Amino acid sequence: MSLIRSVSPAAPGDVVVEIAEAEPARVIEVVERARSAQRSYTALPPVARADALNAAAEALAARSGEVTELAIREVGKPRLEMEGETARGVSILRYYAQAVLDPDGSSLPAATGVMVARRRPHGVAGLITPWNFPVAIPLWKAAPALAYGNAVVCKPAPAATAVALLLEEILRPYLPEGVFTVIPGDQAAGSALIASADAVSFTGSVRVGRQVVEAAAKRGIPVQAEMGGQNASIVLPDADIPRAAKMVATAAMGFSGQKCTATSRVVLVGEGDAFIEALVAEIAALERGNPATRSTVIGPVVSEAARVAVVEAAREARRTGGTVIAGGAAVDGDGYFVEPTLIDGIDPGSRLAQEEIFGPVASVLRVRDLEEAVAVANGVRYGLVSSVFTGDLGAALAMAGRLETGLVRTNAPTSGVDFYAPFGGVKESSYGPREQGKAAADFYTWTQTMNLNP
Ligand code: UN1
Repeated sequence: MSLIRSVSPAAPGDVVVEIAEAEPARVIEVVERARSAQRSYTALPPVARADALNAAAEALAARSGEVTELAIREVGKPRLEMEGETARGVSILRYYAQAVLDPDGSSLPAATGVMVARRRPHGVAGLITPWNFPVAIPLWKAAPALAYGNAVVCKPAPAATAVALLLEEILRPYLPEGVFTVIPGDQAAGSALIASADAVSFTGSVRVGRQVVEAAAKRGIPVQAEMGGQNASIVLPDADIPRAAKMVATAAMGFSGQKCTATSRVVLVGEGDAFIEALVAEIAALERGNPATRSTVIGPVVSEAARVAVVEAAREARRTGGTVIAGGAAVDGDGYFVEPTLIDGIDPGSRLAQEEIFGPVASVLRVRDLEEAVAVANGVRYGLVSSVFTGDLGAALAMAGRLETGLVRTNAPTSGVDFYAPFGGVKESSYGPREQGKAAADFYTWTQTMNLNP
């Protein structure tokens, strides 16, 4: 039996949890138990389901300090950001507690009698969640799944196992036995979950996401996958430079760039030297170090491999004719710390400007005009978020219509999403229906059309 182990990225000698992996047979057993629990759960009066989710939200609110501390320790997310994420988790639960009582279908004109189309739950939703939003992502999947009447089995990324188990401990008392279960595990457990659940929602890398989609499609079950990004912040010549530089710096480097919504490419229209100077200064001003310290913006990266990837990226940039204008080196010491790294002078088609490195690395790409900015921004296989920085809302609107990303923002960072709005990308960033907001109902339910004749 293999062990799932997570260590603190700021101090890798600190083992946060070590626990036996759920064997495939055990996963299937948990899913079967969830399936029978779901039948009575979905038969509860809707108000009882809303009350349960509300109570779960308040329980999380009451223990938010503990959740935040554990997450800082387990994934190295800086305190201020992690506090915000835990609070977001509480809001998500409250929001979906109310969504239980939303209209759950529509009435249609009928030749005879009454015709209605109503939403029905799938049964057991299998969730495969990443480590980088250890509270928000499990909850933005689990809360709508539960609200719309499904049972949930969640397999978190090994690096966020302890936080997921704490969430389970907090939420479980408010839900019928077997309706919400967390299974520690890695690939084998994930495969067993996909092989037995009734719907699968995944967030993680493109490589794994594709396998998840294929395996689910083979079984003919609904699947959604939210994968990588290579997000551009496009800076127009009339942008408010100090404000834009601050936002791009945090969007690229906050939480060490470990978000699929992070800015990885800064597309500069026109000359742009003043912006670069401001950006380099803003990056240098971001406080680095212990994620438990309130003022820290850049803590460690999640693993030694993640640190090596950043250093390698800087090396590759130099080798291919680019210039490293900030950072580029690992930081000595115990934890997985690496300098925030900004690269200039590489080709938009180069690997560094095309692939997601998932660390504090961004490249500056200079373009002549808006036309070229759109072409460069769209010239990747991803399509999650783009931001346009300009004082001209007309220009921003015109660009927004041409950007191939699921989210477009103006004078705002690429990172940070609103849990009540649809979230997801196009191209290789996402597969399947949108997550979050009321859009989540489209994924967690199927529609039954009923014609009732007297
Ligand atoms: C955010 O930017 O607030 O894994 C959320 C990720 C994304 C979530 C980003 N799915 O980074």
